[in-house]
Amino acid sequence: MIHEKTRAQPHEVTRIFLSVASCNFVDLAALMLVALISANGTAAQKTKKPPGNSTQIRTRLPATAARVREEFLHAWQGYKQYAWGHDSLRPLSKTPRDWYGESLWMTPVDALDTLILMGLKGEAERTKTAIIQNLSFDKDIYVQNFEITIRLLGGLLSSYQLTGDKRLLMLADDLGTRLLPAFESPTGIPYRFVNLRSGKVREAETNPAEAGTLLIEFGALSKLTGKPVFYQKAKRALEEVHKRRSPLGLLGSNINVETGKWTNTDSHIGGGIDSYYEYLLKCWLLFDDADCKRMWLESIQAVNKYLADEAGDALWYGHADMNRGVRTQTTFGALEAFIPAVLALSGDLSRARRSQESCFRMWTLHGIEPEELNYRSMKVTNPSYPLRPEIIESAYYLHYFTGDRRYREMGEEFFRDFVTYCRTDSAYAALQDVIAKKQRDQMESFVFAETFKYFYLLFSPPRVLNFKGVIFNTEAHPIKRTWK
Ligand code: DMJ
Repeated sequence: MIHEKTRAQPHEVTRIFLSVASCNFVDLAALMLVALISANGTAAQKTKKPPGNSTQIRTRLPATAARVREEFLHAWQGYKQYAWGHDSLRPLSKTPRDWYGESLWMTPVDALDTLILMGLKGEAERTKTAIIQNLSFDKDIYVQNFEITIRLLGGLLSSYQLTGDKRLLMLADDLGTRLLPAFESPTGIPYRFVNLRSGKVREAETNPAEAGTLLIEFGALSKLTGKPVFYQKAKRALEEVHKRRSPLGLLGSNINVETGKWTNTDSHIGGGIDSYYEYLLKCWLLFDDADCKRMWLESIQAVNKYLADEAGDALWYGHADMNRGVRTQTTFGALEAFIPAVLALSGDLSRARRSQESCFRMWTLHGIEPEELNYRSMKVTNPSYPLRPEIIESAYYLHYFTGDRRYREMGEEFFRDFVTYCRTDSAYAALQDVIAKKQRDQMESFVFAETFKYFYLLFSPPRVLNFKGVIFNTEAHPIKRTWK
């Protein structure tokens, strides 16, 4: 891949060093905001006490990054006040939500490395302690291997690397071990659900993203614990999916893990396939894995040949049949907005820039991006916005690689709209309709792991995070290659 002249070079995963910004003085604005909010509500949690708010500290941040952190704290305070110890907060009803009836502390685990990167040391320390004291995976529940891996395993591993606290690695090791039975299918492609206590599995029909978005986390767990089994199982899953690509090099949407047969041949880069591609590239870079490199190069060529779609001067990525390569749908959405970041990381800045312009068009159509639109007619086909981060992530990568202020300007627009339409009195809420700007009672944990983190990094000086020193998992948890 030939690069444009860039400010920073992709493919450099050699100097591994993460610099968390040093903190100089108390963030009075953040404290006042948090104090004001605290004065207004009652604690929903009787048994567990949330961390206090006394040591929010900051470095000299650009104004926009400081604003992002204030808004992060607003949402975090709402979570603590109404849902502390639960998986997430329902921001309109101000009630807690647990995915499986019992909490897996999803929001605190997902948020912890963001607290650390934002320099919120006291808050991070108390959150880490609460996780260690309360989080147990010894539960008789079936969990979704993919979601638990990217959010919890990824979150525990990155926070372990940032803090050096071995208890986080022990939790990750325990979780990884409990998830391993998911890989025991006839093909090696994992079942979707696994019981954390019994190891029983469920749901043989999966998709490339759920099967192939595991190697960053399981691979890092192998490297950090010295147990190769995690790497082997997750890599085999990726290879088994790749092996079943069509003669054109494309994947379908659904595959049966017992027969290895595709059950849906619709090919695209959206939800259900997206992060499979992301992990081929990133696992090559993170682990120097030559097989991942080969699989990535073979795959992205087919994606650019059959799924990329030139509509006027714009570059989009639509749907095609995996066997015939013919266009089936001209839809693109908020999840597909991960592609500029991945293209930029791979060195293809030309397509990265062009596809980010399309994403920007998608966002500005109604002042906030829809989950999906038809890029030919520019009609919205799914009007929801679940507070997704991908478009911001792509602005961050493009700003990093090009130094072009256009991406920060885009980010400012995204942030302004995000605050205008999604902020509530207690936190942030998804939109059920981006045209009517109607809110929905949902705030996914990835808002803390990803959305606020990428906003913050986009507007922060490079010292806050040494980009070259990490690979972000698909939930924005930065993993350092400390094993080299
Ligand atoms: C996150 O959980 C991850 O980014 C995943 O890859 C896709 N969906 C959400 C964010 O949109």
